[in-house]
Amino acid sequence: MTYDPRQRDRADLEFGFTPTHSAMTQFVTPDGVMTDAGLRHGLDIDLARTLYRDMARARRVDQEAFSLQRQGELGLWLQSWGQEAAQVGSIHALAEDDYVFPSYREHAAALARGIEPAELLTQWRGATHAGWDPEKYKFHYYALVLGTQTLHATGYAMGCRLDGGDSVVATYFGDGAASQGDVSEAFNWAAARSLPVLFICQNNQWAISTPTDLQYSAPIHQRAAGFGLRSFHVDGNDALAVHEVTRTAAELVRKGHGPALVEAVTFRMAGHSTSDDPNRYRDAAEFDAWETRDPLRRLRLVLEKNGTTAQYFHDLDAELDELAVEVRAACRAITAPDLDSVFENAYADPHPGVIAERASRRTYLDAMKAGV
Ligand SMILES: Cc1ncc(C[n+]2csc(CCOP(=O)(O)OP(=O)(O)O)c2C)c(N)n1
Repeated sequence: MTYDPRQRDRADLEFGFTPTHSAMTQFVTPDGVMTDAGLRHGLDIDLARTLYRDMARARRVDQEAFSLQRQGELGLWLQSWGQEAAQVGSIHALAEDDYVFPSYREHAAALARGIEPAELLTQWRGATHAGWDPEKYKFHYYALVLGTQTLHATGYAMGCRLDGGDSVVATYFGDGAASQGDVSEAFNWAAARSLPVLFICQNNQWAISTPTDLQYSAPIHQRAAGFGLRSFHVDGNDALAVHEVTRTAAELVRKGHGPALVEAVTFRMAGHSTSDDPNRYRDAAEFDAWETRDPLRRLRLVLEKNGTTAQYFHDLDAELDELAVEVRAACRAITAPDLDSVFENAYADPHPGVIAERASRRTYLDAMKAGV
């Protein structure tokens, strides 16, 4: 049975409880019409173009990466198709210095932070564990163990607190990860210590083949109150609403009001990964319904109605074609690192044991070359 919040509200009223279901913020309908909330907020056309451009770039990189995997150039790829608004809208609402702990599907957020496509693809080509410098982009490595990144973010926020300043530490996770104990522990500890953590849940309806109605019986954003977190519930395919809701949540956190949770409701349009066939467990009708809520189409309609010319989209398409060529070339140019580099990043400062191991490996290789 699919979870229906209105059903729960009706039952609450019948038994004399106050309904706790909160409405989802939406600024633009799937047909590109501004809602009352959107009209009240107003349209920042420059922001809308920036968000659209970054979403379009992310979708193109995602499509190219999918093809590269099928051509044997990548070992695996997890598509972000459909989740561009939840990621681009939220990352643009953070300050550049706000440190981000992603899960593993946040390619649109990573690209919007400035990470190069080649840096993003390195891990999926199997060249290194991650291809970018987290400190440079304030964007941590991907976490493949579900939910661990929320605890890393909470610990990092404790450090930020000691250092002073007003940064926010943001962390992304999925609806499936939200069922892991780690996420509940992170909620609890962040709230207990009033830490500056912004939890961003992209509820994309599926955890591999497990649908959300088998994961929980009350929506994720409602959990927050029990832990003492403020929570926000937003249409995750509406980039403008996601941006504003995340901006408000981040401001609360930044001003010292404790952690907050944003639940962005979205959909994973592709399979879980390139090793998964979603047709084996979900209906085509569900995909079709979500396709009508596509985040790019929705924002494009708003831009078109507000003076963005056909030439703008034409130029952007040409830019994306160039990007696709660059992504393919950059991917094929990623080579495996020199094995010696494993000794470089184990400790911040030189360590006698590691120095000895490195020397021993060199001696061994030299002996092999000399045929000894
Ligand atoms: C601790 C742990 N348990 C199980 C897995 C296997 N696993 C990988 S992804 C996934 C589903 C995650 O779903 P969700 O959090 O909704 O994120 P999505 O993949 O939909 O973006 C599972 C169960 C894992 N990586 N880590």
